[in-house]
Parts: sequence; structure tokens; C-alpha cells
Amino acid sequence: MAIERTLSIIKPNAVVEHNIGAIIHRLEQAGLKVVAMRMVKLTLEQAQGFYAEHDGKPFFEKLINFMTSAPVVTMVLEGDSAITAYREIAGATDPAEALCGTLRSDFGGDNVTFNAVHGSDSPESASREIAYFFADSEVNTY
Ligand code: DAT
Ligand code: MG
Repeated sequence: MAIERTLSIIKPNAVVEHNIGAIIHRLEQAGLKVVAMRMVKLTLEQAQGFYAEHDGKPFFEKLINFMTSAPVVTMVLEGDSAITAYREIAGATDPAEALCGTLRSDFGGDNVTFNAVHGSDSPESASREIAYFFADSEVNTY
């Protein structure tokens, strides 16, 4: 297995509901190492740029409104096959369809928009998304 890095976001609903610690605990327990972390209240432009691939889709405006509604926690996580490992821990996009014990099942809301966490979906996305939030010098080695 290859060591990878992935970009994680703890979304506004999980922050507001005081689930930052619970989510990070599960990620660390699963062997993912936090190598960068920052809380940020995304601007409209930041959220639109991050989710540019979804611009024009019917859910885009609701997604952007949600992502800018409260602070998020951005993290770079490192570990064996971190990208797919994280997506498995996160669960399906819609919390209603996510397996029990996944982050989205346990911390997601009653609508697909409010699904608690983001995780990069490929090595290409991970590179782009990590660079979107962190300078190389902010990603730690330990
Ligand atoms: P994921 O976050 O699992 O990578 P995605 O990239 O397809 O999913 O979509 C980005 C976010 O947009 C997702 O976390 C929640 C929202 N979203 C996706 N599909 C949606 C839909 N059909 N209706 C409402 N919101 C949706
Ligand atoms: Mg995605």
C-alpha cells in the first residue's frame, strides 16, 4: 500500500454540533495522521472555487450557502491509501445511504447537503484540494 495524502473538511453542521473532536478521533483511530489543520470561515469565492466542478448543478447554490454558513475545519491527512481509506470511513455522499458507523451516517443531517465531511475522491483531486488550502510549508512531517 502506498502512503497518500487527502484533503478533509469537517463541514459546518458537524462544527456547529460540536462533533469536531469525535470526527478527528475516528480518523486518527483509523490510522490517518493529521499533518495540517486550520479552521476557516469560507468566503463565497473560496467555496465556489473549491466546488467548481459542481458549478451549474441544481444543488450548487444550496451547497455553497451551506459551506459558507459557519466555520469548517480543513485538514490534510496522511496514511496508507489515505484517499480511499478516508472515503470508506466517511461513507456514501447521502447520509441516508451511508453505512452505519460511517461519519456521514453518524454525524450527517437529514439532507444530502448536510453530510458532515468532505474527502478528496482521487489523487488528482487530493493534490488540487490540498494546494487550495495549504502551502507546502504548512504540511508537516512527523
Ligand atoms: P462527495 O462529497 O461524496 O464527493 P460530490 O462530490 O458528488 O460528493 O458532491 C459534493 C457535495 O455536493 C456533496 O458532499 C453534497 C452535495 N451534493 C452532491 N450531490 C447532491 C445532490 N444530488 N443533491 C444535493 N446535494 C448534493
Ligand atoms: Mg466529491
